[in-house]
Order: sequence, then structure tokens, then C-alpha cells
Amino acid sequence: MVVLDASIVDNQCITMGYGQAGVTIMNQYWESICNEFNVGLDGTLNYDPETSFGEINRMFCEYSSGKFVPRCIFIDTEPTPCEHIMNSSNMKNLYGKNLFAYGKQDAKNIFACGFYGKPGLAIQEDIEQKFRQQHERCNVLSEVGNYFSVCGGTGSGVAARISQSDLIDHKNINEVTFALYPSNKLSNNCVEPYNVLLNIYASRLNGMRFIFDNAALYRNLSSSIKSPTYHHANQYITKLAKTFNVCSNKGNSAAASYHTNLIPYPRLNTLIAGFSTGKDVKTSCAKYCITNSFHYSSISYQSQRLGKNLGAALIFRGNFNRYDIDSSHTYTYTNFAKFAPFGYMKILCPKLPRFLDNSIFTFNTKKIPESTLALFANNTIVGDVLTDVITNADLLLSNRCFLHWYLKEGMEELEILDARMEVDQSIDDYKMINLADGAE
Ligand SMILES: Nc1nc2c(ncn2[C@@H]2O[C@H](COP(=O)(O)OP(=O)(O)OP(=O)(O)O)[C@@H](O)[C@H]2O)c(=O)[nH]1
Ligand SMILES: [Mg+2]
Repeated sequence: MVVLDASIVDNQCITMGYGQAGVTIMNQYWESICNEFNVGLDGTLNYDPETSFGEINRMFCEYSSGKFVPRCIFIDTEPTPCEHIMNSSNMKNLYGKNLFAYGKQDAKNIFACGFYGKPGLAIQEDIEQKFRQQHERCNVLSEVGNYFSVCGGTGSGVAARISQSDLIDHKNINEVTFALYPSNKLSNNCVEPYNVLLNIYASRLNGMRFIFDNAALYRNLSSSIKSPTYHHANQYITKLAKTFNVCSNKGNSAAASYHTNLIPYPRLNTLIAGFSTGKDVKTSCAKYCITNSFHYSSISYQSQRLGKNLGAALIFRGNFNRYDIDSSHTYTYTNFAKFAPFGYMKILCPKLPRFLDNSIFTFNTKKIPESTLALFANNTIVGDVLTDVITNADLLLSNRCFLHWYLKEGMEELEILDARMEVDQSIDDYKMINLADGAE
């Protein structure tokens, strides 16, 4: 087990939010990060050794004026989401104009429009310039965090283009993506399956990717919130992203060790995540929280059946008894693939968890939870998500439905067939692992 301290580290992380979902989620993420580091929404630091995390320069850049500014870039093909944050959100004084790269016209929900088309190309140079500017302000850039929905044209297309470009040196930089995937029950756009396939294909093998879907997020919130909105769903994602980032002390080494422990094969780099607080965690840290955090997890399929874990990490934060954690030993070996017999990677972060005033996790509780558990798992259930994407894409492809929108932007038809084949191969990999383990 790794116990974290709050020493100063110099391995920096730049976060990038793409498209409406990505920009909105990343803005909420930074609100939560500011709360964690005691940075006011105007960028002033009120460091408190008791509660703040130490490695502030990992996340923020200190300007000569003394202001702490997030290391991030908001990216969209259209202006509205970025302009909303710049002009009217409660965070508008935190960011400078140089953190926004946006164009005039959205990518019309079409991957090819963001990847090949005019809307994507129009902002490419601006993104590159802003990324280089941010990069120059880092001593050592060790991680790039991405936020987007693979369902939209900007989230799927522009993000894939940047991930594939020379900007990110994948040998030395860990790419960690928090992506919204489609859910069968909730859909705003009928070409989602194409966008997912093409996005996966274009950015395959790059880092690790945690996936969420809105139906699952709403399900998780349904016990505490009557009518959940995007804002609430985003809090669930940002809570996990924050835990992953701030509880990964020692910069590069921690992010890299997640990669090592959670990704047994480069192609199987899509993961799920879950979060529980307070009572769940404290009453019986061992069995209860592990099974429950799976229940509260990021994709809809999880409630139906569990797959096999190929690798998993648990982050215990707050008031934990080490004996409790050690005694969770027996439970943490269950449900792992035969070739991964070492159970969960366990990390204890003793700093008490912090919540925003309107947090979904403190909504119905009078007492602020003193302990939280976050779970990040590489589970074969992801194969079911991908199978669903392929089934839906095949329905469209069999009639070549909506394909002209993609070809019009300069994409070759072969590309979507190659993408389909690649994703199909990953599904086979998951099936082989389940088969070898005797799962159904
Ligand atoms: N959870 C959550 N989902 C969102 C949010 N905003 C949009 N979505 C979902 O994301 C998907 C569409 O992605 P967008 O981010 O709007 O698309 P985009 O990347 O801006 O792409 P284009 O508009 O096509 O250029 C839809 O399925 C929406 O339901 C948000 O703030 N939170
Ligand atoms: Mg948009």
C-alpha cells in the first residue's frame, strides 16, 4: 500500500476540455481543484498545510502577479460554451483569455467535421499555440488530462486529432482521458456509434481512458437527487477525476504506476470508475465498499453483471484505519482474471476529503463524510459497451446511413471499416479473457 505525503512535485499536468461537454466538465473540475488547493476563484492562494495539497505547481501556474492560474485549455469549434465561462460563470476571473481556443461554427455532431473539416482545422493552430505556451510554463510536463464526450463532433474529432498530433510526446507524457460514451437509453444523436468507433481508432493505444455514460450517472444520482441534470452528473465525473489527480502524489511516478498496473495490453486501455462516501465506506470498509462502488459505477452495464478485472486501483481517502484497509485483503482478490492475481493496487491518502457547498455527495447528509473510496478498474465489462457500439454502427453501416456526412468532409469509407475491425478485435480480446476464466 502506498501512503501519500504532501511533498512538492514538479511534474506538471495540463488539462484540455473539448466541445460543450468537455468544456463544462473541465470548468467544474477546476472549481473542485481550487477548493482542494485553497485557491480562491480569483486565483489567490490561501495555503493551509492541514487541508491543502502541497504540489500546487503541478496543477497551477503561478504568475508574476502572484495569481495561481489553472494549467488548462478550453477548446470548442463554436464560441458559446467558452464565452459563457469567460463572461458569465462564477469562474470567469480565474482563467485568462489565453486559456480558450474556439471557433465560429460547431462540428455538427460529426467526427469527420472536427477531425478533417473546416470547423476543426480553423482552431488547430490556435490550440497548438496555446498548448505550446502552457508547455513552456512547465518544468516537466508529465500528464495531459482530457475531458470530452465522444458523441459530439468536436469531442470526438478535435480531441482525436490533437491526441494523434506531434504536440503530445506519448513516450514521456501520460494521457489520461475522462470521456462520456453513449448510453442505449439516452441519446441525442444518431451518429454516435460512428463517432465512438472513429475516435477510438484515431486515439487507440494513447494512454488510459475512463468512460462514463449519462444514464449510469443519472442512475447513481437517483437515490439522492430527484431530477438530476448535467451539472450533477458532471460532479460525479469530476470527483473521480480529482481524486485520481490529486491523490496521485509524486507526479509522474504515480500516474505512470497507474498505467503500469491497470493496462495489461495497450489496446485494452478503457476503464470504468466508481465512487462511494461516508457510511458505505466506514461501516465495513472491506466487502461493502468494494461491491458498492462497483454498483455506483460509471457505465450502465455494471448493474447487470460483473466482468473480470484485469487491473484495478482503490484510493482510500480520509479517516481510514489501516487495519480496515489491510483486512479488505480477502475481498480484493475476488473477481480478477487468472493472469492478474495481485488484486487491487491500494492507495491511502490521509487528507480528509473536501466537498463543494452544493456537492451531490453531501446533499442528504447532515455530516460531511470523513472518508471516501474511489475505484478505477480495467474490467472485461467494457467489451459489452463496445459490442453495443458495433451493433448500432452495423445497423447504420448496413444501409450506409448518414455516411455521406463523413465522406463529404474528406474521410475515406475504408476508415470506418478499419475502425470497426479494430474495435471488434478488442471485443475478441475481452471475450478470450472471459473464456479463459470460465466466465459466461
Ligand atoms: N454529462 C454531460 N453530458 C453532456 C454535457 N453537455 C453535453 N453533454 C452530452 O454530450 C453529447 C454531445 O456532446 P457535445 O459536447 O455537446 O458535442 P461537441 O463535442 O460540442 O460537438 P459538436 O457540438 O458536434 O461540435 C450529448 O450526448 C450530450 O447529452 C454536460 O455538461 N454533461
Ligand atoms: Mg458543441
